[in-house]
Amino acid sequence: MSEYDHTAIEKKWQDEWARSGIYKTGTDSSKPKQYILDMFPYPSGEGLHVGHPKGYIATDVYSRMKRMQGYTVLHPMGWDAFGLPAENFAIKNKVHPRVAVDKNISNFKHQLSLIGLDYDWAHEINTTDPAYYKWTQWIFIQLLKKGLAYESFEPINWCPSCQTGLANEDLNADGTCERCDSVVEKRPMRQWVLRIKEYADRLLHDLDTLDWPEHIKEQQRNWIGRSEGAEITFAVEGADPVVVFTTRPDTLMGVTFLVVAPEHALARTSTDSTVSTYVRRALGKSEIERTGQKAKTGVLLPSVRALHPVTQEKLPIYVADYVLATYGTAAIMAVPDLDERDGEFARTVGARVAETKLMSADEALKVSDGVRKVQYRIQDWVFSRQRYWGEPIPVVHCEKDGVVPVPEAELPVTLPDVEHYEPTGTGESPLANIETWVNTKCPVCGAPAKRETNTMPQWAGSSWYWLRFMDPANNSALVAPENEKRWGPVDLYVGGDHAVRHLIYARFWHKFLFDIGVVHTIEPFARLEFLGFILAEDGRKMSKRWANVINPNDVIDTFGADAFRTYEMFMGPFENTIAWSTNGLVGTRRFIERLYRAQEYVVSEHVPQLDVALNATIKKVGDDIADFKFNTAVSQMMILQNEIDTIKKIGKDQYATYLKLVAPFAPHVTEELWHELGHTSSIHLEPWPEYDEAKLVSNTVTIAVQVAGKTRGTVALSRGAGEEEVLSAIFSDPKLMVHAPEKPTKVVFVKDRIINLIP
Ligand code: ANZ
Repeated sequence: MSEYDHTAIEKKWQDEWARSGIYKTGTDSSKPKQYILDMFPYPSGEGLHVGHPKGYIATDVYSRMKRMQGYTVLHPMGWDAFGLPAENFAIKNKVHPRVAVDKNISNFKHQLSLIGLDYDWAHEINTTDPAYYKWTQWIFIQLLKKGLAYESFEPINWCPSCQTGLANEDLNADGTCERCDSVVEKRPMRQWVLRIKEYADRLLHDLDTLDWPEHIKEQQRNWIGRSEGAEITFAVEGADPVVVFTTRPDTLMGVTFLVVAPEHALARTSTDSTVSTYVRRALGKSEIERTGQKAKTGVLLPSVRALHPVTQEKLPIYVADYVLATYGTAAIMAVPDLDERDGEFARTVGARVAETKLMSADEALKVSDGVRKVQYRIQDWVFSRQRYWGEPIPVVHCEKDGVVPVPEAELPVTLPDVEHYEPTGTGESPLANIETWVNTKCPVCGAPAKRETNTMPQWAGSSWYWLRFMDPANNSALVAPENEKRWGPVDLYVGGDHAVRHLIYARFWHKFLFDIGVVHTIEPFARLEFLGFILAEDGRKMSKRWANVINPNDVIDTFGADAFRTYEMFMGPFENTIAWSTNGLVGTRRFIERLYRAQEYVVSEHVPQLDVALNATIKKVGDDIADFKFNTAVSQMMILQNEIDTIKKIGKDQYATYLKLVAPFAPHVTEELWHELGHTSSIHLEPWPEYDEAKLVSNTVTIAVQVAGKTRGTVALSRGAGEEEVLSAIFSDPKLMVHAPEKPTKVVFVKDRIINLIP
């Protein structure tokens, strides 16, 4: 037997698989399908560290098993390559983002190839390829035609450092810019916005149809933030009526004052100087500052009074910044007796508090002329960015015809080359400076017109990419209907980090594509598995800053891809965040070596002692891979290996079965050993082993061994073993031998239970 040389074995089989094309996506539509998808990466300049491939290895293991179980498998990979990092890199190093991105992609591909993943590269996509973003632009035009894309002039989040507008989803929990942590301003500017709110109810409701982790569903529900309540109108003496949104119309009798947001018309139009100073200050605060502050502030609006709809009592109206402009009607009815925030505010300004007599909500609505109303926390999606490296928004502005979509036959609108990628600082994208590109003709009237110079956000290309993987080269449709019917929906989607944004945008676009007949399912991803991150050995996040990054290339060089893959699956529960451990990796490497050496134990005849362990392993590995419990699958394989090492014998067919079980985890070494057994076709195309139910139950019993009534140990034997067999087992066990009398005067033996030797 040769030494286990992972470098030679892995190179050999990677080359051979590429040559023979065993991982090509199957076309046999008589077989059931499995579409298994990773969240595709952003190809950063830093390359992959060992944490990145954890999900890819998991889908690789899963897809290999599914292929062996007789499914045709689509398991593709591609690049989500638009976005700010490539652009910032371009600015700093004066390299075109296209050049930088292509270089990064080829590095990523090389790194992935070392791991031995079963991707079908014939399905590769790249969101920055004009042949791809032609369809991203096409979807935008369909949204525009259906009235779901609109121009807005409302104040939006503006990051002064990234110099671009942002969606709410792009902010950290504390309201700062997710990318650079800068404090985000509100800035009024022209924006393209998508009406995701129109889909809020469906996005919420259809979560119930999905096999997703509950915590991800819950985050989506919270983001959508549906509240059932009512709008109640209060007449105002000296001004227009004020409409409030409340989730508690039953508290109407406890209302002692109203509060409006500083942005509310009643506040903005006030001529009182205290009020206008307060309003000006409040508008300078971020929403997070406003909701987070402990002490409530506010001022009375003089000379206006609201009328309570039931008692006709005159109620003061305050302006206070704990009432938000972006929610409900920007005005509330305060119930200081029951609502904590209102109570605090009442104490601060010395407003009246009354004991609340609850009434039925229906009765309250009847007496106040209130109307039932549903509110959402989710805001429409701010969809334009004032940056270069993104998909151009495919519309033209004409003085006469207004906003005109670029005719579909003229797509894609390609990104022109520019000399300067820097943001202009004027709130316009760098594209605005390229006159030859900006100036065009109106597609409707032919008069001179201007192109839209904003680009799409980084999330656009990933909001539909799973569909393109089904039909990556189609130039006449986003996806051919027969391909979409064949592969949709994604059966298993794996990734981390995008619990809200990507998943909510992707579901929104998918539902829209369903509405216009492009896809046949209401949801894109039937099952989702969310992965836990790998931390550095020191327990911190892997980062250049801490100099604790582990590069998979080095690990594979030293330990081999098979040990690396198996280790990442063995580290712990898939969802958990776990620190890297070189010791753990060494242990896994040893397991692979023992598997390799076990070829020495192969005998031609069946070894019945291994039946129970092997059948249990077939069952457990299959069930555990299906359930994403890779760590317990690996430990079961290790249990079987221990058994083999104890017995030092394994039947040839049994070894072949064992290799098939390990193959999804360690595809190279198992392929090598499989061929060593004399096979000529790939182990990865073999049928998955089936277990024999009858052999799952252990046939071994543990018999207690006593000497003069004192327990000295146990022996393990086949059920039903006779006294002779038990005695010979005792005398071949060195630990028991020393206690046992060679010629006992009496032997008490209870079959399968106990033996007592009396000296
Ligand atoms: C009276 C009341 C009495 C309220 C009570 C609550 C408890 P959710 O559940 O988040 O939808 N509210 C309405 N619009 C607001 C705004 N723009 N800024 C800040 N607060 C606002 O919360 C709805 C409740 O939050 C509403 O119901 C309103 O206060 C307040 F015992 O009305 B309630």
